[in-house]
Order: sequence, then C-alpha cells, then structure tokens
Amino acid sequence: MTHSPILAAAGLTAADLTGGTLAVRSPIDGAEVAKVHETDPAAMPAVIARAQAAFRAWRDVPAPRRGELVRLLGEELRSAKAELGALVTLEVGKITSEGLGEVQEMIDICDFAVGLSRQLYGLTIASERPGHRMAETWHPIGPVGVISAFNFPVAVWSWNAALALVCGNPVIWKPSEKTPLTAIAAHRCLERALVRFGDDAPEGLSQLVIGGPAIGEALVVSPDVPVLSATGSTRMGAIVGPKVAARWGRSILELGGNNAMIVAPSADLDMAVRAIVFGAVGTAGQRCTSLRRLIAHHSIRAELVARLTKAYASLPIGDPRKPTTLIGPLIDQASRDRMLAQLAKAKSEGGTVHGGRAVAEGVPQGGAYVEPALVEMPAQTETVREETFAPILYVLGYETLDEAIALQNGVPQGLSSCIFTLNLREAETFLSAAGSDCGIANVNIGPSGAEIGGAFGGEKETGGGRESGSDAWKGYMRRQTSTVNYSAKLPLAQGVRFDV
Ligand code: UN1
Repeated sequence: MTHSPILAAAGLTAADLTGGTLAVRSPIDGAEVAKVHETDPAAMPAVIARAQAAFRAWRDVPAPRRGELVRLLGEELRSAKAELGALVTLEVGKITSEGLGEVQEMIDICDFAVGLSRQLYGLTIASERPGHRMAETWHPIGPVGVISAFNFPVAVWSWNAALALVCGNPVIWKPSEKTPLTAIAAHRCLERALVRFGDDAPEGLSQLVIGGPAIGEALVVSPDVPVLSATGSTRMGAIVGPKVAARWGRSILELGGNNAMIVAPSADLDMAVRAIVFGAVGTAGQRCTSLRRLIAHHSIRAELVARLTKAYASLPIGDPRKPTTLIGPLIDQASRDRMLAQLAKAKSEGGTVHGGRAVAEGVPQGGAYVEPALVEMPAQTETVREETFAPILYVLGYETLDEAIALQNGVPQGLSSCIFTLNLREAETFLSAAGSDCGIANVNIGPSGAEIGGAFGGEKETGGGRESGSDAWKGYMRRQTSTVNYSAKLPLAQGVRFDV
C-alpha cells in the first residue's frame, strides 16, 4: 500500500519526506512513510532569538489586526480540512470522522480567537483615593513554547497558537516526534495565511521545530520563552513544570487523565451505553479525556456490563480509513504491550477481563490493533489509579452517591468526569464544591469531546493548566494594574500619612 497520494494532497513534498533522520511510521500498517529532517538542538538559541525579535514587532500590531491573521488561518484550515484530516488518520490512526473532527476543532478555535481579538478586556476598578482611576490592561507576554502530544497532533497546537497570536505573542511549536507530518502540513496553512496577511507579520512569528527531548528542553529552560504550554504524560509534566518554575516562567500543563463516569440508578441506560462506548473506545482510548473508569450503582451494574459486553462485541476494529470502522490501531506496538501488561496486572489484582486481546484478523498487518477491554474490578486498585493510554474501561460498583464521588475523586488525576442520572439532587451534588474534583464535570454526557468554548484542563496530576475557551487567554498575557492620579493631591492608600 502506498500512502503517497495522501501525503501529496496534504502538501508534503519529497524534501519534507526524505533525507532526514526521524523515521515516521503509520500506525495503520507500521510502514515507514517518511524520514523527516530534525531541527539541530544547537539552532535553538537562534530560533528563540528570532521569536524574541518577532515579539517586539507583533506586540505593537493592534489585536483586532492580529485577529485577521487567525481568521485567514481558519480559512486555510477550512479549505484543507479533508486533506489534513486524512493525514491525521494516516499518522495517528484516527478514524476518518475523528480526523476531520480534529481539524474542525482547529477551525472552531480560530473563530473563537478572531472574536477574542476584540475582547481582550481588562477591568476598571474603584480606587479608594479621590481623583484616582485604577484599571488593568492585558499586554502580550512574549514567545510561547508549545509542546504537543501525538494523540491530538494539530488541535492542541491550534488552541495555543490561535490564542497566543491574537494575544500578541510569537509561537515556537515542538510537535510529538510521532507526528511531524501533520505538524508540517498544519504549519503550512499558517504560512499561507501569513503570506496573505501581509507585511506587518514579522519573520519568525511562528516557528516549527522538529526533534526529540533536546529541542523541548531548550524551550523549557529558556527565560526568553515566558510561557510554556505542554501536553503529554504526567511523567513529562513532572520534569517540565519544575524547570519552567525554576526560571520563573509560566507553564500551562495538560497532562494525564483518569476520567470516570458515575451511572446512577435513574440513568437513561440507552444514552449511558452510547456515551460509555464513545468515551472508552473512541480514538482507541487515546484521548486525555477518554473514559477509563465506570462507577455503576450496584442495582444496575450487572445489566450495564451485560449491555456493554454486547455492544463491545460488535464494534468494527480495523483500517481507520474504512467508513465502517470505529476502532483504529493504537499508536504503536509499545502502546499495545503496555495495554496487555496493565490487563495482566489488573487480573492479578482480582479483575475479570472481557476482551482486550490483540487483533490480527481482518486488520491491516503491521498495526497494533486491539479489542477494547472491559475489566470488572473488586476495588479501585493501583492499576485502576494509573492512566493507560489504551481502550481499557475498569468497572467498579457503588451503593451511595458519597461513595461514588469518593471513588471518582480517589485517583491522582483530575481532568474530566461525568454522571448519568435523571435525579436533580445527584446531578447538582456531583457539580458542587463537594462533588467532582475535576476541571471538567458533565451531566448526561461522556467525559470526552469537549467543545473549544470552555476552558480545557484539570487539577492534581493533570497539571492545573487551562487552554482553549473561556478566559484561558489570560494565561498568554501579562496583566498590568495602573492607577492614574488626576487630582492635585497625593493621598496614600490605607490612610498612611507620610508628610514631607
Ligand atoms: C486530548 O486528549 O489531549 O475533549 C485533548 C476532547 C477533545 C480534546 C482532547 N476536545 O476529547
């Protein structure tokens, strides 16, 4: 099978695809599709210096004009949607609809950021001193480093880039080493937008750097990269966060999730089953927001497991390009090995595993295909408390809502969560201060598939960062509080007297 028509349609040339040192494989069949050129770590100081120079020009461009660049990016993405979506499918193994959905998420954040470019509001605050006016202004902060993961190879960049650009900041992007091709193709869309935008976009406004940890490290340790946004594992965040903090930078961390659904006795089980299946096996369980734990009331647990086992048995697994497929491959063999090892561990802790076998029949050879696994657990054991980036759904039981909420919150991660119930008291308790401790808490909706309009991120080991909608833009700007004295006196705050 040749992948070249998809690569060519996405605008990738022979120079992009050959002669480099980074081998790119398609998870569909494990075939090598490119040897991409890597950025020399020794070039990173120059990359950062270019971004700093671009910052000095871009911060003076009015924000609504900066929004125009992002509007053009949205246009480019709209016209490249099919080709870019197909490339996501090729490089990550997402099914066609999810590949397209990822590009739609990029378009959505562009639309959001264009509107935002006229709404970077600060407050006017009542001063306690007569003849004084106090206000805050949000200023551009400087180059933003973006380190993104394989599973959302372009959407996460766009959440950061669209906001950073309207906020007046250059961007330096290091994509996952597993997905440089989608990154190159998406970045070309921005390059085309820059050409159309004209001269007031400085050179070096957006740079793509490809390579391994040394490239990321250069961004992490540089005081000239005031904001570092990193998406990936908690292990990675534990290295990045302290290093950024040590040089007084700001990090926006979006790390692991271990997302649960509570299914209450009153739940609409038809809806719950559909939400569970999409949440747990969509994207082959490789979203930060994937559903990993099902906390089902004892009275409906057996029925739910029976319905899920039945639904799981008929899920089409295979080539993600086929329109009927719902579960594509895992990103690589190592990922499948980890899944199988976690299942063995769960078994040793008393778990009963349904499914979860490697699949070799009826799928392209060379890819890491798996049956999704449902694992009935006697308790929330060590394995359940770990995030495994694969379609494993652990099932736990509960008797009281307090118990269910304690289980939901009883893991180190705090990204997304949800409850299925038709009972108002239960729903509101779940959303209350004493309810879910996650950054995202839903009612009668699964934990994944968040819209860009809300702030995205979570607490505890998820890292605390917020990206995308709401006021997440504030993370990409510096706040300046200004008090102006228009009186002819100089009163001091707090009534302090200091007569000289
Ligand atoms: C991720 O998995 O890193 O909510 C991001 C969702 C998507 C984004 C997931 N909008 O599932």
